[in-house]
Amino acid sequence: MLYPQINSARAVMDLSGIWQFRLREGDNWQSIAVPASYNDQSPDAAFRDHTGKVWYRKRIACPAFFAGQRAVLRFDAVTHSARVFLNGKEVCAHRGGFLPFEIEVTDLIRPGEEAELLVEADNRIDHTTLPIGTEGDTAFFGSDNPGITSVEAGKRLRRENGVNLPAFDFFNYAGINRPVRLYTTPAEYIRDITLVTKMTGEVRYRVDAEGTGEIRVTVLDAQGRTAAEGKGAEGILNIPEPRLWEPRPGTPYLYTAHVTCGADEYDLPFGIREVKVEGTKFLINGKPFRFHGPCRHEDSPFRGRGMDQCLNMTDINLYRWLHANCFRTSHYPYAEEIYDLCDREGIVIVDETPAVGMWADENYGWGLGEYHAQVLRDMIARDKNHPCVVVWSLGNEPGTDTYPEKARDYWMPLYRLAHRTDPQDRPVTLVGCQNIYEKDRTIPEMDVVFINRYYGWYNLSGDLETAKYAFRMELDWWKDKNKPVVLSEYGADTIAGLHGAAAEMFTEEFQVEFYRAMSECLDERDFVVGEMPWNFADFNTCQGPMRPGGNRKGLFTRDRRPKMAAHWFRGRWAEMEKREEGR
Ligand code: BDP
Repeated sequence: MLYPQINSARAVMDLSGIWQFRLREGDNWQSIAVPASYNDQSPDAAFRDHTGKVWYRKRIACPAFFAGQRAVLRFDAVTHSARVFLNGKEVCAHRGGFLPFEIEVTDLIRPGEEAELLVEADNRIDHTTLPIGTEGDTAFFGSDNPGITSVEAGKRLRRENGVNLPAFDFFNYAGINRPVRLYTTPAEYIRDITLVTKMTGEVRYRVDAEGTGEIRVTVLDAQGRTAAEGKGAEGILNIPEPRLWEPRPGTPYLYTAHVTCGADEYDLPFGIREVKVEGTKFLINGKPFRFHGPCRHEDSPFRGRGMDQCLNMTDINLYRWLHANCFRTSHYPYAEEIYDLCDREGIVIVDETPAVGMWADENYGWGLGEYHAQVLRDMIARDKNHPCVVVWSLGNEPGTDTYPEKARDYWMPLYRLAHRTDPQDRPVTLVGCQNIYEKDRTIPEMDVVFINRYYGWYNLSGDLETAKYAFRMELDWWKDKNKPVVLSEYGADTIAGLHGAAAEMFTEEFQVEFYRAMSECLDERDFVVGEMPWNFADFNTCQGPMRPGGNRKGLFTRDRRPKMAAHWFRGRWAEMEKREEGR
């Protein structure tokens, strides 16, 4: 799906701003900012804890000079599901809170007229949604002791009251989290563009268009000079002496595919690069690539998970400051804007579906497979052309060891689907949690092994010497699998400003010592091709006895001030960057 673009053939009206909102049917309408999560916009706990539907409305108008154009209403993300009404009539519905959807409204809002736009959003999560909810049972980091009559009765009461808790460790921020836009195209228009590049400069393209207009593709270099030209819906172009997109600062060279079809046009920036796994190596443009950068969350004060370009830019500049070269979109596809920034900045992305909270029971997968496949296809359709995306992640930390065969039967069809669907056929992974790895039949099947490990924190807590011994033992087991391995999460909750000369859990000194200890184990092994600390910044979670004001594993505080560990990684990764430049 193409991102809305203003050019000589297309207009975009951004519908961001103050909308009318209500939490419950019958309540008075009140003001709310869009895009942003609604949860933190009011001091009323009812906003924070709300479960179920909410309503947004706005009067919109289609300018008279849009006459003759095709008009489309696009929602970049409404969390977790939405129904959209125009002048009281339902015009579309969408399931899933992290991917865009759109509806053509040419015949629904006439140019020169106003219309009332109403959006019903629902934040409920359960066994039929991605991410997963616990249906009122214990939250991810809850501490309810099972089997106590009174506690079980309390949980039952909570379920009856519709309390809806996440089976994952981030706040269930909801509402219209990303921009809403009304955009136009000519009546005959470009629906989609697909590009596959080779290091030789070969660019295979496919243009999906509505209408009979002639399709032309012109590739422009970064200076705007024509580098190659083609005609027709499909073709192969050759760029002489191509400049490659490299995942390093200053070198992510971008070309633009200028596509025209009749009166329509679209400019798609792209990079020439190849991604491949060979033995224990992860190769970008034939050169070994080592992932180093913290995982993120879309999370900030006030906005919750609301899209914020200033925050995106600040974070990307902090990645540069850290000499980091990657992140994983833990644990859902992010807003499209950050992928554009990463294309431009040469930061690579591991793009993840919202499949998080999928623990194992005898009904493994709870019939989610088909919906999960749809989400995976939609994520790939949205992000397939970004050079920054180098791995697809099918999900995060599912149970894979208690019912190993059931887990494998659930995940392997998705693994194959990702390969089949992606025109660039990038490597695929599933991020594994700390488990009985010898029993796991799924994670070792992935193209790159991504493992989250908390030796020294949740396991062998505080005892870093023993943690190193245990981690080394596990790493030696992975060595025999002959695959590249990435430590995709590891970290220690750290209260900024808490210190102790003898490093102790929760102090800034401990966080540094923890990372130093784990790095020792990683540096000894060349099949380890990445380290992705958990997390870039402190972030909000559901309330719980282990979450003082949220998850504190950030290298930065929630307002992006560095802890000691951020400075430590900055030094370590600057050295790595230098070594890579020398190669
Ligand atoms: C892992 C999860 C991540 C959590 C993290 C933690 O993948 O979402 O936030 O642990 O406990 O299990 O901090």
